[in-house]
Amino acid sequence: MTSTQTGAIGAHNAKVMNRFDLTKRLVSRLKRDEAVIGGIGNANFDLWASGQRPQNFYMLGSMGLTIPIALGVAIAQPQRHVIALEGDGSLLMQLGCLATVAERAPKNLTVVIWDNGIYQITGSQPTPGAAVADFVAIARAAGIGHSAWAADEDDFDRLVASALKGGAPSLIAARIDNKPAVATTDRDPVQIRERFMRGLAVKGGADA
Ligand SMILES: Cc1ncc(C[n+]2csc(CCOP(=O)(O)OP(=O)(O)O)c2C)c(N)n1
Repeated sequence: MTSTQTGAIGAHNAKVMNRFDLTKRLVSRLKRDEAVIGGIGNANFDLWASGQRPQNFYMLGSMGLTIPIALGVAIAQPQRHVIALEGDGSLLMQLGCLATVAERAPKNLTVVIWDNGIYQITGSQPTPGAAVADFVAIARAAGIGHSAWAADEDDFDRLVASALKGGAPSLIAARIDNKPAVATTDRDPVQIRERFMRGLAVKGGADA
């Protein structure tokens, strides 16, 4: 039985997992040129390290814009599934986007929240949500009904498989450890943008 069915898994009893391991698990399930937007810092570093697909977009610099960007892509390309990978600290900076996702209700959008309770990339300061906020409860209250904590790795796999079927926007929250990302994305915004546009077939030419 999955956490979605039981509703018993919360931030307090979900297993603490590893972001790179879960990122690889998620990417290995992508077979249909799904777009993946990696949040500032560690989320996109581990996405980069999991294989540089042209359908990946690596967010540099701005906290909180991963989900809004993914929402825009999902609305623009409704035939393509879009996945946002966002850190808890960045989500806290832009919580309102959850209500926008719920209101627009794209059938092809999956949001993954990496909850380590810290702003890891800037020195591991605790986030204000570290002790008290439950991002799944927040997402549900914002109107994203298909929101769940991943109890463990197997549950994460099941939740991803279910989310990729589409039909409604969904959110998966995962508690993660404080291990640093395993690589660093090449910091070349123009190349990142150009390659992503080609990956989404909105711009012709060879891969940058
Ligand atoms: C508006 C804004 N404020 C602060 C920063 C500095 N900053 C960059 S990443 C980051 C922490 C991101 O935390 P989270 O999204 O939880 O990811 P983690 O570092 O834990 O992987 C901060 C504070 C920024 N880039 N933009």
